[in-house]
Amino acid sequence: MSPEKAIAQALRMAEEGADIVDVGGESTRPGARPVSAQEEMDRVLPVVEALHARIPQPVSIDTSKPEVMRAAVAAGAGFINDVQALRTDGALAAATELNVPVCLMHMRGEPRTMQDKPEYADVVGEVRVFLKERLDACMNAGIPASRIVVDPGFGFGKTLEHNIELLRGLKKLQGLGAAVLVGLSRKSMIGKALGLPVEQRLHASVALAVMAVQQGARIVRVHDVGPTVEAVRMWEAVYPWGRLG
Ligand code: 9MG
Repeated sequence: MSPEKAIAQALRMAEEGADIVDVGGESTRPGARPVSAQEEMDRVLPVVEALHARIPQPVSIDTSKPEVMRAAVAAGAGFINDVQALRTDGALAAATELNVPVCLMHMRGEPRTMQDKPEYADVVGEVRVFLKERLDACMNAGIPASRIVVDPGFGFGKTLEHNIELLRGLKKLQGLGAAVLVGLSRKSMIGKALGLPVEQRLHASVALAVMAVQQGARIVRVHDVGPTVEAVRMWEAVYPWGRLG
């Protein structure tokens, strides 16, 4: 996607009510080709800079590379979204030093191989143990829990059944002491459950976002911001105490 298109899309999301706008330069889809740090920076830095200048919402940088984290925060990013949960060499030190909130996501394996027969004895328990371990590593490095968000990583090394079990058990991640973020929007689990192509997953994505909020998610990562904001606001109107609990 060109920087102009990415900027226009992000501005639309901000306008429709997004609280954070996430910018990434390397696809995390199964089988995706890895890109160099330079290529990633060339893609994301103009977008981060333009958004930082034009919207009040924090711009999130979706990266696992410490050099991209540093350059993006220098360009105005105020949040790090790392699908590798700061396990890349140097990433934990960079995030600690940069002093911005971080999202730690669970992923089994790496994007190229993660969907090769993922197996768990207890997916919710294993994801919880992983996130607790990464949370502890961050806190030991000096990042306060108030700046950490955890994410079970729907679709990252998980089958449809694992994703469903995780959503049903999402409340068990609340006790970790960090806000929970989930990304379910347009994911292949919808395609598998309902047989829908990616461009027809809006309604199921909105339904899943509401279910996730009901199950304790504080942040939902979505593509279709307007419809999701409306649906979540409606849920909050019915359960005003839900967000407080
Ligand atoms: C970059 N990206 C794609 N899907 C994601 C998800 O579910 N969570 C997070 N944190 N990032 C994601």
